[in-house]
Amino acid sequence: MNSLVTPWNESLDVSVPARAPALVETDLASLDEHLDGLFDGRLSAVLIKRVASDQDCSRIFDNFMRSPGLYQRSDGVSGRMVGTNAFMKDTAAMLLDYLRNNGYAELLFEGANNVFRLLYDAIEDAGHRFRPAYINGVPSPTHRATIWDDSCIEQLVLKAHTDWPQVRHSGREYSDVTHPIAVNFYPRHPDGKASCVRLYDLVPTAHWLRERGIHAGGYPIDFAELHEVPYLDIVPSSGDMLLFAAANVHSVFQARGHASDVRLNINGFIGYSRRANRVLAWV
Ligand SMILES: O=C(O)CCC(=O)C(=O)O
Repeated sequence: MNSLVTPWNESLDVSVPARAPALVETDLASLDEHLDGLFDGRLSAVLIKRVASDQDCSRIFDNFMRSPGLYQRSDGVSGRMVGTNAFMKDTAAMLLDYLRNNGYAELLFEGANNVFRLLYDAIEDAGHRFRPAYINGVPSPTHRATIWDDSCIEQLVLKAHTDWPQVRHSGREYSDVTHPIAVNFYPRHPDGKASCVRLYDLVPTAHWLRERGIHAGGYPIDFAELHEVPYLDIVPSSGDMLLFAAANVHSVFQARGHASDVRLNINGFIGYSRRANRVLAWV
């Protein structure tokens, strides 16, 4: 990666393509070798293979499908969800959403290994101090589950966006995290290359986002604007966990295949906060 990975630098020239982000593949036992690189922005993507067994994946997927907390998002980002949707919410609205939805997100792992706990154990075993961020005295939710179902052009089921404005402008404990990492666990993922996360070598500046009227949320970024930007398509399998630099623009593609091609993502964020002197987790 190159200098474009530094978020929030007003002077970045986002129109100059650079080389595409690189992917490291590993397993949970070797994750410690890559954590520092993620936290300090040298590494853009780490795919941790097989963090969950087939049996646990099926259990977690069933828990999602049968959850009394399953709902359709209605905030302009289309998806079926279980858990807290923090997008563009102030703290009061977010805590109300937490009350209504977070218990259901915690129950998704009932009867299975909780892979977020496995990740957090690995972070601590690697020598990092770690805890959930606190929001107005309340521990933050750490994950929520989504089947993205936008039906827009070119098989994009989640439009391109950057997550840094939501971190930076949150006013929350994690707002000083310079390199937010998206944690994505896929209990169900279509086989083959029908579906992928596209990670661009582009961290838009505040100025670039403001010009497009998306300075607050970083969403959505027009597909047509990204034609010349190098990217990496990442194709996880069911049971994998993907960690990637969430400030980089990214989107999700899914071919209209069979009904069985379900893509369920349980995700949240982690990142090193200098102020808290810890790795924090949040959604
Ligand atoms: O579903 C994915 O793989 C990525 C999700 C994502 O980018 C997001 O939740 O912001």
